[in-house]
Amino acid sequence: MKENIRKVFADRFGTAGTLYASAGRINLIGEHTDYNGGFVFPGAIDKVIMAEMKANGTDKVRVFSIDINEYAEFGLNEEDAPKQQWARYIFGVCREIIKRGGVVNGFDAVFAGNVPLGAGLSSSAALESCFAFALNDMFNDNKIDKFELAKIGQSTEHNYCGVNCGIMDQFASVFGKKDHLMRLDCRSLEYEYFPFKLDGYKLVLVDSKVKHELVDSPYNKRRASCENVARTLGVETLRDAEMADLEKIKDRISEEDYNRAVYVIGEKQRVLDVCDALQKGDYDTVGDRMYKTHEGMSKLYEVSCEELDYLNDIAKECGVTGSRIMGGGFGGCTINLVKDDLYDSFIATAKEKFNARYGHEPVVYDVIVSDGARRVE
Ligand code: GAF
Repeated sequence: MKENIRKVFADRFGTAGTLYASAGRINLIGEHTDYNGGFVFPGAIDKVIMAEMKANGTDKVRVFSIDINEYAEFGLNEEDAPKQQWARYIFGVCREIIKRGGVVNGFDAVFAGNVPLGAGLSSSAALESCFAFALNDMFNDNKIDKFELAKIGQSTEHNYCGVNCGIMDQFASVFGKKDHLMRLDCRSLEYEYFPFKLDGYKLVLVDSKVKHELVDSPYNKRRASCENVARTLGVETLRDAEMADLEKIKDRISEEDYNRAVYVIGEKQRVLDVCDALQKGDYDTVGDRMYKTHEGMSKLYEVSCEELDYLNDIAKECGVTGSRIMGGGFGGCTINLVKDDLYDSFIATAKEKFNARYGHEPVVYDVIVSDGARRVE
């Protein structure tokens, strides 16, 4: 990827720039908790977006996406927003830096990536944090701190892409550390790195290759449900709610909103359970909570789909320790905690059964926990 980016940049712009990269993420547990002020437990992975960039002395951004094979050129004022969705991520990052008083001048860029799209691995956060990191380095002497870089990516989603996401993906992408997961308190943004080393187990992603359309609006709807319940309870976010509180207002909210809140309140505790269990090497508890999360995401939060429920069932039948849908939902991957000696038979069975039912095999990725945003030498 690196050599190709360098070649395309040189061919297109006749010079060489600096290479930057940022990563997609996994999340062991803690889904849809970030915008509820709760905990998440993600890490950056070895799948990245990489960009070569150089200031061009103009007031224009000129950028080429190798994977989409498209070029975009835009100015840096609010009215200059490009039409292509992929370019809006980059435009949004520039605008969010400028809005915070940072500097962005014209630059040239060529980028490519190997974060699978629509797989729930957060390719968009990788793109945002790659450019946010790079523009901080190129034009701001790295004066923008890493918390703000993550928030710049998140605000880009809110203000330029229509997704009211939480902070998890951008945080993981910016703060990712090789061989570590991080437990992040999404309210205070306090975080702690946990060494990630599995003894006798593997973590594996099984990608259903299902990409559901109109993902943004159901995602925003879930968030609105949670905010509605929090408002009715008179608390800032569902982080502050317990099941007993919820029962008291049950007749004042819809059944749907009630179910959403039951899931979120349960998930809050599951993240903490998993962090403790992982440290003790208690993989059965980790796995148990993963299955419970899947069930909640499927039945209460309703962000799963038939194909992902089927992958979860197959994992259960095969005796896999833990399995669940990962990310925002509506398609993408399951994340699976598998004993080493079960790995081959689980993967073979998942491929065979899924193919028999849906006519294509799921794609399998072994998880390698890696560094987040960085300069590439
Ligand atoms: C998506 C969002 F971008 C995150 O903020 C988070 O809410 C996640 O879905 C669900 O946990 O990836």
